[in-house]
Amino acid sequence: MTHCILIGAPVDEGQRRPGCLMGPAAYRVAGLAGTLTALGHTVEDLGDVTPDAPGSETCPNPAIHHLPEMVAWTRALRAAAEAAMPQGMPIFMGGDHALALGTVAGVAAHAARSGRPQFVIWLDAHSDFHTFRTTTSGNIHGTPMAYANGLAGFDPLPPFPTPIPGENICMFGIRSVDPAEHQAMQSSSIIVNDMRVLDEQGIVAPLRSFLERVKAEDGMLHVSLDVDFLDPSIAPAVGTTVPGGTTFREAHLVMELLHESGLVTSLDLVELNPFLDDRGRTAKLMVDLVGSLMGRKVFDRPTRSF
Ligand code: 5AB
Ligand code: MN
Ligand code: MN
Ligand code: MN
Repeated sequence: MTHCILIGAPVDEGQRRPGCLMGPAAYRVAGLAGTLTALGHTVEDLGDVTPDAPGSETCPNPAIHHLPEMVAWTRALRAAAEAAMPQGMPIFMGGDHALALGTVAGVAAHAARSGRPQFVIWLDAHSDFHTFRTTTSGNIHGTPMAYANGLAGFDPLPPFPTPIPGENICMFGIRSVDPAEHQAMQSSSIIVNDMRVLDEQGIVAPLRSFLERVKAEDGMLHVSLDVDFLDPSIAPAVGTTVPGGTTFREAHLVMELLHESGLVTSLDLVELNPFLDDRGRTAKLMVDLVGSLMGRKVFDRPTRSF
């Protein structure tokens, strides 16, 4: 039994297609809390985070937009994540992926205080490995992973509290990487399981080998689930669809393995744009995936322990 802390993060400024701000409401309507209580967990919904009024920060890259808003969101979400971690398992209902600038900073700061290493699983079509300097779209939702890995080029944000080493970051589902991200990732030690790796090896072997390391090092594990990890044919409600994503069963299998590992300590649900959805099917699928992550299974069988 886990104490699940739902935190709405209606961030919409990290990209240019309005609608992610409706994400938290869509997860509530799709029954996220009820799904968790039906699995025997306790649930507390803290409502939506409200950032302070934006300041007037600037940065040298003219493409960047909504920077003051994102600085305010990052501060507020980092504080929310740090406050929630000692109480239970926070589930951040986004909101676009820029929210992870704050959520990952908060959970990593908490892990450092507890003397445990932080690990991250990034489930996404994209690597989100731009800095504020390299992004050409200016969309900050394409940057949070580089921030968490401690790259320079994020002023006016404060430096990431306790940068997460590349070996502790594992990406799955990647199939769209910009040239500057590619270059930066080649000089990092991030584990990149792109779709080619999943085609050849499946999802089980690479995921288990990462989870075994998390367990061996008694790590905290943050999972960041971007809707575009899923194939657009099953998850249309996202602004940045990329063909060739994971199937329904691949996605559930990831969640089931994560559940069996018992290692997940925090979760982001990001990039859902309910305005683009087809009668709520993407919101419902995301809620069902959380159900698998939190222990729903078709059939009880002895599971391999980690
Ligand atoms: B998402 C792109 N690399 O920087 C950019 O959806 C896409 O959070 C970023 O993964 C996608 O704008 C960000 C082209
Ligand atoms: Mn993303
Ligand atoms: Mn993405
Ligand atoms: Mn996106």
